[in-house]
Amino acid sequence: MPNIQLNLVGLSKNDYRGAQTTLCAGCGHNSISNQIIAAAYELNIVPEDVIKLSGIGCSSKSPAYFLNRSFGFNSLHGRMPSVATGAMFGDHTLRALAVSGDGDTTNIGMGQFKHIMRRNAPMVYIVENNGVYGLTKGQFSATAEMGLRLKYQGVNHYFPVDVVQEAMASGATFVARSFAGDANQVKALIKAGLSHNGLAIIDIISPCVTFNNNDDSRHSYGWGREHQEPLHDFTYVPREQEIQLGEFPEGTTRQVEMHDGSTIVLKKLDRDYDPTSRAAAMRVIEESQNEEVLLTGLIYVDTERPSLTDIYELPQGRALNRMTDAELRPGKDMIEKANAMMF
Ligand SMILES: Cc1ncc(C[n+]2csc(CCOP(=O)(O)OP(=O)(O)O)c2C)c(N)n1
Ligand code: SF4
Repeated sequence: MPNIQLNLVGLSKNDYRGAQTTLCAGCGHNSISNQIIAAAYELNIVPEDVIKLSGIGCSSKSPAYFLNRSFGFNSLHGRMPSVATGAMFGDHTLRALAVSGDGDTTNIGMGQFKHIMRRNAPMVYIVENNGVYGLTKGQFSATAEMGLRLKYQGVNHYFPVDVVQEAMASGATFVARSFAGDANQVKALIKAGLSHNGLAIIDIISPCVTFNNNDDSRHSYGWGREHQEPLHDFTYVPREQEIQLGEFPEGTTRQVEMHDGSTIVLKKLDRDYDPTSRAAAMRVIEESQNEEVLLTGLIYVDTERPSLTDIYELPQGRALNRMTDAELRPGKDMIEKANAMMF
């Protein structure tokens, strides 16, 4: 019998997979799906405790290719955030994992994107960013750089939207950027995002090998490999595992304690960076734009701000969609109070 490795909830990696992908071979979205599978397996997540959410696009199709035992809702183009908000109220005990594209998020869905960040809904929101609408054959999206020339589209004349800059401006509490070609960093950021009590935006440059992968394009594998500049060495340490001081020498690391007791250890590379400083985050984003580098890692985190479920004081471990009518129905006193407020 083959030696199958089981995690702490008794599942093998296969239990976290989905259907066979139908995306193009080499599409960045496939690499991200693989890292979602690995992160969920390594975090010992029970797949039935997860809801996958997406909009429309090649990226938004990808939840079919991981966690096939989880709940899922493939919503309308650009409308995933409002569906996700409703689903979270229905059952806030689930872990929400959303996948969207740059078109789905920053074109048709920009308004919804902004509001889910303000509300700090506890979910991981991955933007699989390739600068084009892959599914509809490669039109420029709002994240395509000005001057980009594509074979069938001509030249893009518009200034690009920067996902992490938009996230900072809208008060997101976990803002990260990565590159589909950097599997370890993608996995560590997804794990940290799943441990965050609030909205975790992970903007991942995810090349579209069919429509936007020339080496001079800001969303290609070639450009990403040449220009990636990680802010730090990013390590995720689960709650169950002790931090070894020898492994992470003091003075060169910064630790951030997450809501669920896990820790992230950010080991200094060539700059001393504090991801809990909003001002520092805004500055590095601006600098990386000017210097034309692909700055990756955890750019900003705020572990203090209440999440949507905290704001509404939803009951610990009890989902609204499993409560009885008697539990949900307001009492006579409350109805009288509500009536008095209205008339
Ligand atoms: C309301 C609406 N308008 C337009 C479309 C057509 N459409 C489908 S996917 C898509 C863009 C997808 O781009 P992106 O989100 O970047 O995902 P990718 O395919 O690149 O992963 C568009 C415009 C649609 N499905 N619904
Ligand atoms: S068209 Fe582009 S985005 Fe869509 S599956 Fe192919 S490579 Fe990926």
